[in-house]
Amino acid sequence: MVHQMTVETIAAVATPFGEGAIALLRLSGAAALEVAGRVCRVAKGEFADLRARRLHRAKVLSPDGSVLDDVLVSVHRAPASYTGEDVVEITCHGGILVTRRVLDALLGAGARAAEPGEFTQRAFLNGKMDLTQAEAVMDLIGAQTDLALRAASEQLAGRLGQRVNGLRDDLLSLVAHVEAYIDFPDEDIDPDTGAALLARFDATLGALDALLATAGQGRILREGVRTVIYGEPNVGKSSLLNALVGHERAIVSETPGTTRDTVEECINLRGLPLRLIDTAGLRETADPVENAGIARTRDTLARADLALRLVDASQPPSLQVPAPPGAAVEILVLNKIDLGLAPTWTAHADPAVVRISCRTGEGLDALAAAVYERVTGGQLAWNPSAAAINARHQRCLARARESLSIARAALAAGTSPEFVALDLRAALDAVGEVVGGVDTEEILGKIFSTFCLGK
Ligand SMILES: Nc1nc2c(ncn2[C@@H]2O[C@H](COP(=O)(O)OP(=O)(O)O)[C@@H](O)[C@H]2O)c(=O)[nH]1
Ligand SMILES: [Mg+2]
Repeated sequence: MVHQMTVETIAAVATPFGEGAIALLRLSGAAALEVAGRVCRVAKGEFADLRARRLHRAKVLSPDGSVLDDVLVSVHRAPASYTGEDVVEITCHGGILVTRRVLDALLGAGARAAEPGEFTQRAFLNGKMDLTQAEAVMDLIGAQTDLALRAASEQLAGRLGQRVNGLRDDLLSLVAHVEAYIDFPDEDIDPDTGAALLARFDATLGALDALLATAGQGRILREGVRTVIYGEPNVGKSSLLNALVGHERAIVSETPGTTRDTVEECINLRGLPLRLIDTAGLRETADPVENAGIARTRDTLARADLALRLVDASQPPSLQVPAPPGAAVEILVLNKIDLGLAPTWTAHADPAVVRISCRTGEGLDALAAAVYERVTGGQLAWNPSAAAINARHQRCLARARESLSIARAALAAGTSPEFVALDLRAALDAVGEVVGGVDTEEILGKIFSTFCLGK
C-alpha cells in the first residue's frame, strides 16, 4: 500500500455522458476526503468524520459559494474500497451541465482528471485484483450476451487467475527442483529423478495447452463469431442480414452489385454473440468500385469463423463459383424457396443444407439452430463454463510454452541444469505476466487505456 502515499487524487464522472436522472462522480486517492470536503457541505458535522459506507446528504458549492447541487455522498476508507485508496462517491443530478460543474469543482479543489481505467489500474496496483480480474471488468461492461457475461464474471471472480497461479506454482517447483542441482555441481540428475521431472514438465505443458486451447472461445465471447454471408450478387445476402438483425440494416435491391462494402452488425443468437458481415456479391465485373468490394469480401472470408454461403435456389447453380471460404466452417444456405426450387436443388438432399426464404421468414429458425450447432457442437471448440483467455493471455502463454518446451528438450538431452533453469525462469515470467506479476508501465498503459472513464 505504499502506492497510496505517492499518487495524486483522481476524479471522474463514472456514468455515461448525457442527460439522465442521476450521475455518479468518483474520487480516489489519499486526499479524496479532503478534496471532497472542500467542495461538499454536509448537513451535520465535518466531511472528514463521515461514517464510511453510508449515504450522506450534502450540498456541492461552487467556487463563489453558491449551491451547485443537492447530492448524496458515500465515503470508503482505504484499504476497504474498490481502488484500495480512500474513495468518495458523489451522486448528483444527471444533467450534463450540473455534472460537469461538480467535476470542475472537484478538479478546482485539488483533484486531477482520471485517465480511462485509472481507478481499476489503482485497484490492481494496490493488490485488490490481479490483471485478469481487471481485464474482466471491461469484459463484463462490454458483454453483449449471457454467455459473454457469465465468462466475464467468472474471470472477475478470479477463476482464470487461479488456474494461471496453479501453473505458476508448478513452474516454480520445477525451477526449485532443477536449481537444486546447480548448487551441487558434482551431482548428476539420476535417471529415475530425470524421468519423474520430465513427466512433470509434460503435465505442465499439458496444462498450458489446455488454457491456450480456450483462446478461440475467448475471442468469440469478446468479439463475437465472425459470420460472413457470401455468394453471388442478388441471391439475398443483404436480405438475410436484415432478417437476422431484425431491421433494415443493409440496402436490399433487385439490382445486382448493390452492396459494395462490407456491412457489420452484432446479434445475439441464443446467447452466442454473432458478428454478422454482409459482403459484396462475388462475380466477374469491370466496375472498379465493385471489384474493390469483391476484394474486401475475399479478405473478410479469409478471417471468418463461420461462412454462410448463400445461393438463390430458384435458379440453377451458376458457373461463377464463389471463392472458397478458407479455413472457416461453412453452411450452405438455399434462399428464395418461396419461389420454388430449381431441379438441381430439389435433388440436393444433404441434411446440412438449410433452406430459407428471407421474404417469408421460413427456415430462419432452422438456420439459427444450424449456426448454433456448428459453432458450439465441436466444429469450433466450445465450453462456456471454462475459463476463456484473451489475446494478451494467449501471447504470454504461447511464449511460456515455447520456453518450457526448450527447457524440456534441454533436460531430456542432459544439458547442464543452469540452462534448463534459465528457460524455465523465462516460462515462469511469461506466465506471471498474465496475472500481472510484472507491472511494466507499457503493458499496464496498453490494457487500461481501453477502459471507460471513471472505471
Ligand atoms: N422471392 C424472394 N426474393 C428475395 C428473397 N430474398 C431476397 N429477395 C430479393 O432478391 C433481391 C436481391 O436481394 P439482396 O438482399 O439485395 O441480395 P444481395 O445482392 O445478395 O445482397 C431483392 O429484390 C430481394 O427482395 C426471398 O427469400 N424470396
Ligand atoms: Mg447485398
